[in-house]
Amino acid sequence: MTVRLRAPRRLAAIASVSVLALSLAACGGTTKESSSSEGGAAGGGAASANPNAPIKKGLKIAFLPKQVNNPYETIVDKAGIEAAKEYGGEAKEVGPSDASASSQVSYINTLVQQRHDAILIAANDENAVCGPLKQAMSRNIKVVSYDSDTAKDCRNLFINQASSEEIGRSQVKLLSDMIGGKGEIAILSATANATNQNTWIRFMQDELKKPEYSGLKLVKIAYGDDDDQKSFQQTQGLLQAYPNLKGIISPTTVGIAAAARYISGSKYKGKVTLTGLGTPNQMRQFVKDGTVQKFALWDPKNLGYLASYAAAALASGQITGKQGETFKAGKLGSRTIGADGEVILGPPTVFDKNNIDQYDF
Ligand code: RAM
Repeated sequence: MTVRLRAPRRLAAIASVSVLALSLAACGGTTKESSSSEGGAAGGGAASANPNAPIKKGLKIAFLPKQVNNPYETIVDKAGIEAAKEYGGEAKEVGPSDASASSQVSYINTLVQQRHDAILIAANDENAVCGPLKQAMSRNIKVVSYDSDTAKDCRNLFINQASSEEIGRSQVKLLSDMIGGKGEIAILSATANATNQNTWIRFMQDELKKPEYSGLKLVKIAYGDDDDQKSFQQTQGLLQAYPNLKGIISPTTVGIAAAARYISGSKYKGKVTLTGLGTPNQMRQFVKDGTVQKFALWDPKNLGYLASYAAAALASGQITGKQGETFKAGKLGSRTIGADGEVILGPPTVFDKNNIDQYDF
């Protein structure tokens, strides 16, 4: 049986966003789309972008990750905080210890009360955080999603680590090449509502429809909730429930590390192929002991750095979030805003035993 994302739920989410957008338009509210097409900024900021405006000094920026005890999110946010020092701002990280849908709402409300200039969020749920983020934008606080997007009208910009399509499709190819294009496979994801993982999984499912993958069968999508223990147990459960499983894709740094730990100490080592998205530092021992051959990721430091500069550029009026606007992201150089307010960091790197020691994150 091929498992798909829960379509009715997805459709319901899309429908509720459209209804919200319509009702805002009807009551004369300003959506991001309507304001940008008039050349204005969402949230009542400067009327148009001034690419030559200097970055304001003393900007107050806050990073709100999916959860604070995820090593990946820590690297991203730390780099973003360092970047703020470079441009003369003050940045901090606050957030929940679990990646559940509603866990970020109270943090957003507090950051709004504290009158931050910009809130950066890796959303646990694309809709659950929308109300408070819209409140923030209506008070001229810039909102930048990074890593995991919100619904489009709930933020000014989305800083994506790489093309979502490329991430999803390349994960399938990576696994297929390693298992010779045949057999049952499973996905071990993060939380069921994570926007980034769900987008990647949709592209994986689409990729699997291609004739070259007709020998692969996706039997299950499991959710470890970006919790180490739960991801470990879910891996064990998958391997017990599907004795013919040939491969697992875990597109989460927490999931792949926990899955590798389970497999490395089990009878499945050398029999089941694991790939996904991981940090080289967490995966090194499993590549060296032969549990994992190849996995991928981008540089999380650069993601935090880029997101931080993007927030500063918005809060300084250099950009408004409109497609085609450009801004300078420090050492990463000039970046251009793409469709739907998305800025892409760059392609992921594939790690294996030959290159893993060149990376330290
Ligand atoms: C985990 C999180 C994060 C994702 C990485 C790859 O740390 O789910 O959102 O981007 O994995």
